[in-house]
Amino acid sequence: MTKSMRIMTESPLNAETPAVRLRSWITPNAVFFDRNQGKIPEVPVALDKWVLMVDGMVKRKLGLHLDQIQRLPKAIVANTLECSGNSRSLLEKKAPGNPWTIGGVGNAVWGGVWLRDLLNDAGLADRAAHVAFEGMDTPLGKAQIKFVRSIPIEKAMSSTLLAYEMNGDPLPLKHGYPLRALALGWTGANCVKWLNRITVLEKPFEGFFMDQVYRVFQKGEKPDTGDAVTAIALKSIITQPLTGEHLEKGAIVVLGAAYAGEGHVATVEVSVDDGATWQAAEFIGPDEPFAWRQWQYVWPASQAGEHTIKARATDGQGRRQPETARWNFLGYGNNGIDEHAVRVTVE
Ligand SMILES: Nc1nc2c(c(=O)[nH]1)N[C@H]1C(S)=C(S)[C@@H](COP(=O)(O)O)O[C@H]1N2
Ligand SMILES: [Mo]
Repeated sequence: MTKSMRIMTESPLNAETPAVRLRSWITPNAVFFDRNQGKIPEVPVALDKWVLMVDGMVKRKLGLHLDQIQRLPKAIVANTLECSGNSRSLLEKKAPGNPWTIGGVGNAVWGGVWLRDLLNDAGLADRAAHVAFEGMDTPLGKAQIKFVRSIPIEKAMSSTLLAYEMNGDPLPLKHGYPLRALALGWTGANCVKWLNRITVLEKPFEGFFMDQVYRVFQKGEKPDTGDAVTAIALKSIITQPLTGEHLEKGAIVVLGAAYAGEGHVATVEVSVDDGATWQAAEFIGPDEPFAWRQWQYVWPASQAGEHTIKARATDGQGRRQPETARWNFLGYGNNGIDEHAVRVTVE
């Protein structure tokens, strides 16, 4: 059983969680996927030197130390984080970027404060419409472009956490110590790590990581004409068995996870005959807003041969994930049923 991360690039560190470690509701910090555009700080910042600035279109600027933040009302929330490019390598047509399989996703219980509490304290100016996050990581590459991302004020005020804990531990250095933004249910790109500045703006932040990437566009189109990546799309992954496995006839336990970003996963169905017939999977474990649901289906496998297993999720509004993913130039948001099929041999 492979347990270690699958490293795609060392510098910056981009590594995915092996499928076998996606079988628990909580993804342990040690195997939580890593996605970085810049260089991870080598040592944790000294807390007496670290201040979180809140500025821009606010009535009163704030400068807060971590202990001040930790004295504010604490929120503890589960949230599944997924990189926009997750499952990119499973697309039939190749797209540039990290070749994620299914492991650019993980679920954790985060401790922190609601961003709205800080913004209410600072007081929003009338024209406040977007909130930009800036982190302390050093950019790689000649252009020295910082990873700055902004989200609309509605998201910032409704369901965005500033997390200083991950699964009960202080936020690990790799995941943004001492503080990161978490736009709950939105893709990782909206969740800036090593956060030290929050700026309230009248319009979306303009910059490379807003306008050139994390946009859904087609070949030949200008990136900034496409939609920015926001909520995680409805999707299910199969974490057991894995493609290529040889299994014995009898009861085969099929495991997976399904997630819906800001939505709720209502049902998961499994097919063991390449989509011809479908059976209901049963959920196992917690059912929390913004978090994936683990499921299982016990397959009474009686016929030897090759089998294609598929899973499909439906959300609370009755929407089903697509049979095949909607293609886009950077290969974001692959949630296709077909792309996530698993092929096994029963002996
Ligand atoms: N400061 C900073 N924050 C960042 C990034 C980054 O490169 N720098 N990468 C983003 C992307 S694209 C993703 S998917 C998530 C990954 O978070 P993780 O490494 O904790 O899994 O962090 C986001 N926040
Ligand atoms: Mo990402």
